[in-house]
Amino acid sequence: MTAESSAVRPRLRPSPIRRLSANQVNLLLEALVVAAMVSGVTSWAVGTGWSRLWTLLHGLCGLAILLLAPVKVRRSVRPGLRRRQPSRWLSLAFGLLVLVTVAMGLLHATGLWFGVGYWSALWVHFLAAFSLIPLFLWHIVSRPVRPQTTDLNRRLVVGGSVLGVASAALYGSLELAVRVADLAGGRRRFTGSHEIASFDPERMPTVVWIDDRRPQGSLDDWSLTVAGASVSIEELWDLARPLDAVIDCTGGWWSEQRWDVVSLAELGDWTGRSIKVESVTGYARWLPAGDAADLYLAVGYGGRPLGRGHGAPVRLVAPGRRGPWWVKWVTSVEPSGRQWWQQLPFPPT
Ligand SMILES: Nc1nc2c(c(=O)[nH]1)N[C@H]1C(S)=C(S)[C@@H](COP(=O)(O)O)O[C@H]1N2
Ligand SMILES: [Mo]
Repeated sequence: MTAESSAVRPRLRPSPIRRLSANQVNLLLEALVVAAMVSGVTSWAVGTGWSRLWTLLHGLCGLAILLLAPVKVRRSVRPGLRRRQPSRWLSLAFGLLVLVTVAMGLLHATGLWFGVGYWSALWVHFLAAFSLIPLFLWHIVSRPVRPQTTDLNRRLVVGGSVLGVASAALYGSLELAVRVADLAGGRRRFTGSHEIASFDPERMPTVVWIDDRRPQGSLDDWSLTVAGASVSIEELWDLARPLDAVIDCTGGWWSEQRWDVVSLAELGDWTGRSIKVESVTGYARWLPAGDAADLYLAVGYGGRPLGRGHGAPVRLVAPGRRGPWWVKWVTSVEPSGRQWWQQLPFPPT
């Protein structure tokens, strides 16, 4: 072969993403990790269609991190390992945890793998992301990326834009592939959750939040007070009518059931700021008093009494809100002077 023929082969210019400086890659990655955390928690908290935007943004952040990973390895990880800093293993663990987080998010979103039992892909995604926080803070402190005015150059604009477009293209291709392959991911809800056991409550999962416990013992002497008055389960059954509503657990599944419900507006005048709905276990949520007409006490589904795991004898049905609001084993529903937003976005226990 002559030198001439090899010269004909076009020399590929490195892509705009690969032309980013190490500092620029680090800045982008840090911004993406923060954006991923904010959008992830927000898409978790929002149960209405508005959630779609956050779920999408969250997915794009994850894919952009994935696309930047090879550049990051070439620019900082390999040189860093060669420098043999004592903390390099911690940095490596941080990077691996980021990759595990993204991988689990992808497995959940596509529906390729849901995990095993308690260790659902989305739960591992969340646990990995949560344990990232201290490592992320440590990484920022021990390996500070000092933004310099020289970082704000054309390369950053071009590289960042190409990264955004590439992430969107990858997102689109994944959506298409998932549909063509008829994976469960093609049917996920705007929250990112997958459908399970609709109108088949016996097959619906039972979930407790962090460390709550399903109460034991007899239901015969259940006491329920609503706006100061004692209400019996029989009275609720007399008033109940069917309502189709979707429960969407932050664990990544949703299920539609025909609940037998009575609206809170029918059971009292809610003039306070909020309504405190409390479980016999102590688990409680405050809901806006103005929403009383669209909040319900359910005693059954499909005309049958609720199962114990699903909140028997009475639970809250809160359409348009994520699972943690659907308080189970309700013993008291009372007006409260507290604003509904004066509580943690997710129950502490
Ligand atoms: N008292 C009480 N209510 C609760 C919970 C809990 O732990 N304790 N978990 C909530 C969460 S996170 C979800 S997703 C739903 C699950 O309802 P299910 O078990 O009927 O599927 O109940 C909600 N209500
Ligand atoms: Mo949940």
